[in-house]
Amino acid sequence: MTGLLVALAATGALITGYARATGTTPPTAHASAPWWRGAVIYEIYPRSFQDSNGDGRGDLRGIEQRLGYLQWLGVDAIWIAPMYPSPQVDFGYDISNYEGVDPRFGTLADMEHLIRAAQRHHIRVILDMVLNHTSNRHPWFIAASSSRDNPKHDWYVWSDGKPGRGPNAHDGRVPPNNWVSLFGGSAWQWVPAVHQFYYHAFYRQQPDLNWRNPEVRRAMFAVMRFWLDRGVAGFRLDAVPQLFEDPKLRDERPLGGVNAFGDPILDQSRTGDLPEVHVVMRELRRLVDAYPGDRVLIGETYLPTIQDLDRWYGGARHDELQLPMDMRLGFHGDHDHLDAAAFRRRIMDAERDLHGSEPLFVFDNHDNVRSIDRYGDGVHDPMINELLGSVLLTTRATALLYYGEEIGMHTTPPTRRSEVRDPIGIRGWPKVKGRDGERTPMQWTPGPQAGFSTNPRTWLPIPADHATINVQTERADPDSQLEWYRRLIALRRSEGALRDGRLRMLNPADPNVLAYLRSGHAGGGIVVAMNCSAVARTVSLHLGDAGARRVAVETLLTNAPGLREARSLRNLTLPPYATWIARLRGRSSSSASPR
Ligand code: TEU
Repeated sequence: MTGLLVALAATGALITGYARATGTTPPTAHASAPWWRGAVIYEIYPRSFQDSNGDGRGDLRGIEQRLGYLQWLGVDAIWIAPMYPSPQVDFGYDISNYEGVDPRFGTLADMEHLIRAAQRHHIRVILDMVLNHTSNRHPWFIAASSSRDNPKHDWYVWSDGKPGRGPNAHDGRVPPNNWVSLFGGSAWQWVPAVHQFYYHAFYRQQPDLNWRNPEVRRAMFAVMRFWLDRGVAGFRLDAVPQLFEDPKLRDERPLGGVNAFGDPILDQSRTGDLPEVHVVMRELRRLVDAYPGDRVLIGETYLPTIQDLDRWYGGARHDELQLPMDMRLGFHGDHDHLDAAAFRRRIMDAERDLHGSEPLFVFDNHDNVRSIDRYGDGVHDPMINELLGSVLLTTRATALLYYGEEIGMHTTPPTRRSEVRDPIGIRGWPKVKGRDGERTPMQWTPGPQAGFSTNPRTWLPIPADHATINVQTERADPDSQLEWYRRLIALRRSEGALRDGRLRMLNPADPNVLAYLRSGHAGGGIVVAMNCSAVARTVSLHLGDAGARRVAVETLLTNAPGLREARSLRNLTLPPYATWIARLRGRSSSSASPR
């Protein structure tokens, strides 16, 4: 009960606290709009953000020390990757107790303290919730694997397998089907004590929970209430399309070829995005909606089509997740490259095909090579990073930022197998280098350990480029990437049209320049134009109906010095990868064409 009171009080404090501090209302477009609409959510990988106790690993007190920075940057919420007790096989995504904090990161009291401190900085805290699997060291799995008669046995996904021989055979039995782990090898692991295999979509230390068992649902819902009662603003639901598996355990269809682990590529039709999962999503939505303060559900939803994504919102019913991640905009596949037409198409898919739901765009996370290294060309990287930030922060979407994205941090993968920490990199070396490269410590200063830790032995090495790419240096430079991101976020707050205005593409056939108009409810509008190519481009932007008239503009933000004084939408020359953001100042003449 006290927890709920804390949460209620906290929500109220957030609003009144803001008004007191600034003399204004909070920076939402409409008083009735939920806080997460148009918000900036910042992902923190807690091992890598800030070390407060000198053990070379980041921790919760470290995050608390950096709240001032996050407020200065303008983020509305932080999503903290798993900080629960864990054997750390998958660096926290293998949870052995959902209602605590791993001593490496701090204590439950530290977490409660962090939530309150964040509220004083007008920042909400979102936790990562791993529903698909637990650690194999979780007491539930220890009980489940001790005997078939144990009441917890059915909490996981078991099979007797089938008779057979070969490397995967145990006592003359082999796995029941061809399913493979996303992290390599068979998805089935034998347990001699019960004479059965269990299913694991990820590492064998991450047994899948059986979501067909109502006790599992009740247990996991209770865990979520535990944290909602402590005032968290919502959850990022890990690997959530994987919750259910085909009850008949039928084979998946091979698509031909093998992946980097040497496993056959399967269609994942029996282990991913099964219809049953949507029933659970609706239950979860009812659970969070019972709390005050617009608690939010974010989904880790890698899905092939926009129609698949729409189902995760509940389509026209809007009764599932408020924010399943749109991974199609930021992660094109293996060969990401800047492509105005592809961005345009994907932004418009989200505009048109989500039944009016709010898109959640993302270019970076702790599982993928950083966007600057996927889209960058090694020559114009800062400009390209600023372009990506502009797409992220000026479209009609909630934005997910990953720590370091705002300063242009690069991926620094290990160079030798002996250096690799992420088990998939050890298993898949050298084809799969693992995810260490995008998890290196946050670069705060040009000094020792980049200001991340006092300990020279940090859990992952500090990239050499911290000498120039770091918060301290960039804060002092008005032309830095950090300053660009901060100003973009500030614009989102000050310009209602950017925060929740409609979006209309301009010059939709242009293969190089991505441009759009955001128009606010109260009239007015913001034009954004980005040159997605390595050559300077000169464009005139056509406003459609309004474009028959001459329009005066005022530049708000640009990294093209020649456009700072631009006065119209005609003959704008954008240098390679440049971005230009301007406010329309109304019509100065009624007849002349903008050409
Ligand atoms: O990721 C799920 C997922 O689909 C990714 O693992 C992705 O396929 C892979 O990382 C690409 O390299 C989530 C977490 O984000 C990830 O860190 C965890 O390892 C995984 O779940 C298991 O919990």
